[in-house]
Amino acid sequence: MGFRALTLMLVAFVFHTACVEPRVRHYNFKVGKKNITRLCASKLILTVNGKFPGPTLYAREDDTVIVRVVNHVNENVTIHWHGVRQLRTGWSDGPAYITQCPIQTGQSFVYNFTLTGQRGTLLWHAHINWQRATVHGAIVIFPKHGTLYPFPKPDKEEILVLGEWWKSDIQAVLNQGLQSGRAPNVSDAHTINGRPGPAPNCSSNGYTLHVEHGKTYLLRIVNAAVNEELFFKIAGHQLTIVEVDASYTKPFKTDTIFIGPGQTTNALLAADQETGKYLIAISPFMDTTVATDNQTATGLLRYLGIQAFSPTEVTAVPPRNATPATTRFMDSLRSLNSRQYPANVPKSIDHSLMFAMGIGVNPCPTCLNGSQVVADFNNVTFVLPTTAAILQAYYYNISGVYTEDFPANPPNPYNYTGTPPANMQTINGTKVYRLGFNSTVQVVLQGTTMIAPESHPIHLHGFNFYAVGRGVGNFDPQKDPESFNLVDPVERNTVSVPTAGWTAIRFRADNPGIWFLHCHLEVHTTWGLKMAFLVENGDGPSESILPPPDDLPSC
Ligand SMILES: *[C@@H]1O[C@H](CO)[C@@H](O)[C@H](O)[C@H]1NC(C)=O
Ligand SMILES: *[C@@H]1O[C@H](CO)[C@@H](O)[C@H](O)[C@H]1NC(C)=O
Ligand SMILES: *[C@@H]1O[C@H](CO)[C@@H](O)[C@H](O)[C@H]1NC(C)=O
Ligand SMILES: *[C@@H]1O[C@H](CO)[C@@H](O)[C@H](O)[C@H]1NC(C)=O
Ligand SMILES: *[C@@H]1O[C@H](CO)[C@@H](O)[C@H](O)[C@H]1NC(C)=O
Ligand SMILES: *[C@@H]1O[C@H](CO)[C@@H](O)[C@H](O)[C@H]1NC(C)=O
Ligand SMILES: *[C@@H]1O[C@H](CO)[C@@H](O)[C@H](O)[C@H]1NC(C)=O
Ligand SMILES: *[C@@H]1O[C@H](CO)[C@@H](O)[C@H](O)[C@H]1NC(C)=O
Ligand SMILES: *[C@@H]1O[C@H](CO)[C@@H](O)[C@H](O)[C@H]1NC(C)=O
Ligand SMILES: *[C@@H]1O[C@H](CO)[C@@H](O)[C@H](O)[C@H]1NC(C)=O
Ligand SMILES: *[C@@H]1O[C@H](CO)[C@@H](O)[C@H](O)[C@H]1NC(C)=O
Ligand SMILES: [Cu+2]
Repeated sequence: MGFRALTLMLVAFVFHTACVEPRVRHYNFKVGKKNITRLCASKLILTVNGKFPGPTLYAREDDTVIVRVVNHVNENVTIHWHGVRQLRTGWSDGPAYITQCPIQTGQSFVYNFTLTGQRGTLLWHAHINWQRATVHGAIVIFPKHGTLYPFPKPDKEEILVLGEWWKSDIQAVLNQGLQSGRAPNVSDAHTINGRPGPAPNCSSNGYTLHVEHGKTYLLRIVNAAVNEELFFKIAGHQLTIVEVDASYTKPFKTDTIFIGPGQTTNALLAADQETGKYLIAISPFMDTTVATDNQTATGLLRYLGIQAFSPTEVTAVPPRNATPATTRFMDSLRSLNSRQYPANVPKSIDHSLMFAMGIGVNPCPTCLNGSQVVADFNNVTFVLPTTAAILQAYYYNISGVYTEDFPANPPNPYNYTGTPPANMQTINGTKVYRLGFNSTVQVVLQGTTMIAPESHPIHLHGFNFYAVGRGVGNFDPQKDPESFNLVDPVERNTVSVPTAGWTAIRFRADNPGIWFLHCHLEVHTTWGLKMAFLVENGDGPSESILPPPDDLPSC
């Protein structure tokens, strides 16, 4: 073998090795303000790097991601990497006053985490006040080197970020709600990649997805809306669901996707219909009387080579209260559960918990009628601390920030889906529930008829869970576990609990730290539908939370 051949071999070897090594990906996120126009009106919004939606964060499974976030606005900021497991790196999770104090004006913070055991689409978003209305973007995690998608390789990939738009300043909308003690205004439009499409009395271009006949597209659909669960449809086309919340699913076909805020769905779209223009439509789901923004956002699926004047094939959006469409979609979701991607559902349970979720009314001397609407898990309306984040308080043994008496069960059991108790008051508290390292947990999330029964998309930080069962009415601890799916339940980080019904989730507490659990309808989180788990360290440094970074903001 000649020297040249040996050199080539060496180069090939080194190149190959370099390729398979996980990489460190660096990003700079500058939070600033930008004047943008939607619905024929302009306003200043918070953005990252001047983009709306914000920049996409690309990485590969096993890569480490370093994001330097700099705050150039006159508001406090934090960013959450929604669905990223953050193994031992809770400091980089992002919810304000849970894992960190906010990044204040002029300050910066470096988020540093590794993407372990996840591949697909997630999202990042601001996690303080309602900033996430405009401060959000997609996270794309490609499979690690040497692994392929467990479905036919698409010709092209597209990101579709769904959102909500208010004509008013978002902080003003929130403040008005807080001052009145009532629900803040609903949004004025839904958006697809930041665009509502033509709206009443305002013609404006919507988002267009250009496709070529005969090709297949992987749509990475992200629901970054603030307060609304959504339906997604494309006229004349079926979609094949292959992944949700960065976990593969058994593929299935549907013409309607149901997606809650914080959820992500990857779907294959075959451009196999007659060359033409087809409507893409986003509309809200709400199966009770609670107000929603009823505007349908529209975009276009446009085949290459069509005539400008060809008509657009339209699609009927599901009725606002189309519960059966949501049930059909959720029932079809199953973990892929292959040899390479097994569903490791906990079979025996160390902590069997039941969290009743309700809306309540507490006194508020400064509010309209002297009362304010609140929300609670197990009658606890969660109050964020102000002097330190809970994770800091836990790590540094600072007392007086939180207590460990979060109730494992509703303190006063009642018929959750029958006539609610007359007393609608709740208890304010910063209460956490302690879990031993690697213990197994089941939480039955029980919807209630307190004030307004409603579907709640519940999000857990730091873990994926398996949604093992679901039903309407009250959970029956004797009968319902018999029908749990412990074989291939869907694995995700956010689950929609049906209106006046329940959902059972299971997870293994193998990630030490403080982990937020909350409704991903921002209005409900604001009202207190949130709590946190404290997960102890295991044995030795490899099972313990890392020390805090030097630049961790203080309160
Ligand atoms: C935003 O831009 C529009 C159009 O250029 C302008 O009329 C408006 O005054 C600007 N608004 C702000 C808040 O800067
Ligand atoms: C990120 O965290 C790793 C693991 O703790 C550490 O070795 C590395 O120095 C950190 N990088 C930055 C830029 O903070
Ligand atoms: C909320 O809606 C009401 C009624 O349309 C309106 O008067 C008020 O200005 C809105 N508030 C904000 C902050 O946009
Ligand atoms: C649109 O404009 C017409 C005529 O000015 C008005 O009557 C109607 O209320 C407007 N619709 C909306 C949704 O603003
Ligand atoms: C949306 O539609 C529902 C049902 O038709 C209605 O009760 C609600 O008031 C509407 N919301 C708005 C903001 O118009
Ligand atoms: C305040 O109370 C009055 C009388 O009970 C009621 O009509 C009104 O709707 C209440 N206002 C709010 C904002 O709840
Ligand atoms: C906090 O208290 C625990 C238990 O007493 C102790 O092991 C740990 O070192 C303390 N941590 C700090 C930062 O003081
Ligand atoms: C709870 O209330 C519902 C609705 O009134 C009723 O159908 C159900 O039988 C009640 N359940 C129990 C256990 O009392
Ligand atoms: C919630 O707590 C309040 C305050 O202690 C109490 O009055 C109320 O009865 C409790 N409600 C329930 C459903 O437990
Ligand atoms: C957690 O517990 C399971 C089941 O007992 C065990 O197989 C696994 O090794 C444990 N993991 C760790 C990190 O201790
Ligand atoms: C920003 O955060 C700091 C630390 O928690 C707090 O003292 C300050 O009041 C906050 N500023 C605003 C504008 O909320
Ligand atoms: Cu909710």
